[in-house]
Amino acid sequence: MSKRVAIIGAGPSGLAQLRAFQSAVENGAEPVELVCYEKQGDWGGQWNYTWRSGLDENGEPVHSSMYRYLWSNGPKECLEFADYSFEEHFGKPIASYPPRAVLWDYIKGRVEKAGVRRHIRFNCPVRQVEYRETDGTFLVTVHDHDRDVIESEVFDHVVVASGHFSTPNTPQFEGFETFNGRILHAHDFRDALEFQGKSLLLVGSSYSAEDIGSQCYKYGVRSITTCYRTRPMGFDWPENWEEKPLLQRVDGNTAYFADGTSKQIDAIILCTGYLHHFPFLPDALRLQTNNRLWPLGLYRGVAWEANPKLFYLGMQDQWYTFNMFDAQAWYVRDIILGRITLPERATMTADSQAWREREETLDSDESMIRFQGDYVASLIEATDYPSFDIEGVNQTFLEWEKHKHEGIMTFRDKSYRSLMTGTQAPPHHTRWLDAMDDSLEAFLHAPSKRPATAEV
Ligand code: FAD
Ligand code: NA7
Repeated sequence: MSKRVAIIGAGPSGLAQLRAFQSAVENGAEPVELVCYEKQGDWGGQWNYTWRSGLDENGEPVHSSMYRYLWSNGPKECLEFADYSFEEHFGKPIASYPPRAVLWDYIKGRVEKAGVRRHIRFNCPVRQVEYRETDGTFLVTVHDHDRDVIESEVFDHVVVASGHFSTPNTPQFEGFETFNGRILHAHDFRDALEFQGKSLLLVGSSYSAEDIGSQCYKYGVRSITTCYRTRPMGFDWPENWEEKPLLQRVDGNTAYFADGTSKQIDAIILCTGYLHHFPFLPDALRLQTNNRLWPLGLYRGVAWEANPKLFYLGMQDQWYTFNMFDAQAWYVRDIILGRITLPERATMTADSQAWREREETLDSDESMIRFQGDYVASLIEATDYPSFDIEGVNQTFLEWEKHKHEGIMTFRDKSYRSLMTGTQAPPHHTRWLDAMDDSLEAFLHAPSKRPATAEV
């Protein structure tokens, strides 16, 4: 009887797992039985935008932290799939920083081609995973909202691909209860136009603060103040954007900061990151970590050392994204297919510890990028995932960093060379700051020129 594998989540990681198995079968492997449970009504994970926040149509916590007008915050050349290029998908080279809809289309293109949608059960949040010592199987319990039934099935393996940028980390600051404006977490931010003409305070100094602030700047916010706990982002901000040390308290509409300064603000967005949250897993199977490059307990970043029939994908902090999820999914696939044999637990733990020790020495963006690049390379070496120029990707990340420091509002106008096809991306037809329509159609087609008026 073929093995049964449950995949939790049909975002980029879960879809990578489906594609990995389909690719093995295409190359002659015996099929395994795959069931991918997805709590949303469609695939693509974070890239599947919803206007909803709070609870979804089924009463489940909304997964998406995605906002309208999001454009990739890194070059697409760094996340390109090695087995499905942007050029193959769009039939032509496209610019380096696509908006969300374009990336979603790209993610979908590969799995539509692979024909794996039939394995996915949509509107099916996983409620519980139980490991049964008696026969070494997992009992997975889900709520199928389409049929409104709660049911359980037995699997040999479980792959957790439920993402970790969905459950907000929401610190409290003095005076929040009586603040006279809106307070929200980045998870619930949707449309920058809501903040047009307002003075906005963003707490946090990482991607969400940078991206949401840039969005709001683009769509006409009056002023932006970001505040940091550890260190400032340090970009050359536009003149209505100020960076301050951490918020201490708010009083009415006044925010007070650690340097003794204060500022009038209309709204606060907590860009304070996310929690790894797995309410469906018992303690013995549950990864507990903050957002970092090397969470402990996962051999090669994927196999749950305490019970390596269970796997996690995409649980690391991310420089690399889509092609790292692929590298992980191919590796997990090969463990499940018996092509890779896992060592004893003590050896797995020692290996993870060595990666952790190296992670703890990382002191610059460059060292972190190289660390993750080495990790991706080490996985790819072990499987038949198409090899690609990791050092080239590292270099592209470094160029991107340089471009951000040259101009935080202009870096999205730059272009890079594909490490998969060698093609240099064309510049986008419109500067990012002026590109207000971020639909797929507007991105792919230059605006038509108005016909010249006839001379009289
Ligand atoms: P997700 O995309 O989060 O997908 C997880 C899936 O699991 C979801 O579909 C969810 O519904 C499902 N799920 C969760 N719980 C359950 C359950 N109990 N049962 C069933 N299904 C469940 N990366 C980039 O490369 N470039 C960017 O520009 C970029 N921008 C980002 C912007 C935002 C606002 C966020 C939040 C992330 C961004 N990322 C970006 C990182 C992004 O997380 C990854 O690109 C990618 O989406 C991660 O894929 P994933 O499949 O691991 O997780
Ligand atoms: P990150 O990258 O995990 O960053 C979280 C930020 O929040 C970081 O600056 C933290 O500061 C800050 N933080 C966390 N807790 C607090 C408290 N209590 N007080 C003040 N500041 C705090 O999350 P992001 O949301 O920015 O990015 C995650 C993903 O979403 C990423 O892939 C993006 O593309 C979108 P620290 O530096 O730890 O002091």
